Amino acid sequence: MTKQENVLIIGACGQLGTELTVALRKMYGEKHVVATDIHCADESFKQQGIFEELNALDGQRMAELVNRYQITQIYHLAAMLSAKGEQNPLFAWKLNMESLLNVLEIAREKKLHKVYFPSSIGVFGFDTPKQNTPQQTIINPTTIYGISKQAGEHWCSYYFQKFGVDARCLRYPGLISYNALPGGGTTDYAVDIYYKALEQGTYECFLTEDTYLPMMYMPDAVKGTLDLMHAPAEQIKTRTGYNLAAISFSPKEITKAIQTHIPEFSISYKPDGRQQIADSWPDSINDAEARADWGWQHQYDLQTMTEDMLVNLKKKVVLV
Ligand code: AKB
Repeated sequence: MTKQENVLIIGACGQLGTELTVALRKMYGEKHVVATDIHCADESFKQQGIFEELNALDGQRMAELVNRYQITQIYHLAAMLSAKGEQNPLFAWKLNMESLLNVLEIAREKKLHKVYFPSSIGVFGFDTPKQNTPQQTIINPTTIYGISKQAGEHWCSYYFQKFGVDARCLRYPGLISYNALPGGGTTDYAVDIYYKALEQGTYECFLTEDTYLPMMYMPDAVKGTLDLMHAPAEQIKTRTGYNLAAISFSPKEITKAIQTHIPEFSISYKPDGRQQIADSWPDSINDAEARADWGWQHQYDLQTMTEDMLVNLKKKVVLV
């Protein structure tokens, strides 16, 4: 009989964490999933299963929780994102790196079965080919977030090669969802625009109209993460971060998609410091390795995502 898996999620109250927690509770049962975060304002989310406060920089408490709940897998999602990280680079580095090292050391010492670490298109920079960016390419990140993700990928690969820690990693594009908000990324406009379209009928975008970026709807991101984590170890041939792609669009294109549902919606453009970050990232990603190695497939395109976002957000926001 295979051993019961017990999962610890670090950063469970973030944009990705809230959705992965729900999916993992369904998969393993709520007694076997421990959601943690430094702070969680959503009381109902906390009460849906086990919730523990955890500062990801506190390795001792992390180890105590791993012991107490006999944890076998960690999903480490806590991080400072690209735009926010530029406001406090030293702390972004500390948080993103030291928390990962806490996780990897605990995984090594306690012989955990698996670790998940999210990387990002933020690892790419100005020298990277912009269209259909390949898995193996020039990686010169332009933000502290990107540098920490690149280093994190290599730490995961190092712990795998040196100590046999089964750490797995995806390079996410911008993630779009209607539950928890993203916090401080460059791709956040593509979430905010849906809220503003419904709440105000107009949106001021911090990127120019023709800034293409790789993006993905949350159900695809959750599916990709779980598919990767449940693939047999011998199918995981990339031990840094797999490129993962779904959609690519510009602010002008997402506006058009929203206007098919809300014709009076309007947009204006006022690029700020985030434009430079976006300009350094790819327009689109080649994820052939993820598709070949463990069968990755996405489902949502810009139209189907827009329809689903608007239907779900209408239940949540005060309409204009
Ligand atoms: C960000 O914009 O910082 C993130 C990312 C692409 O990793 N959403």
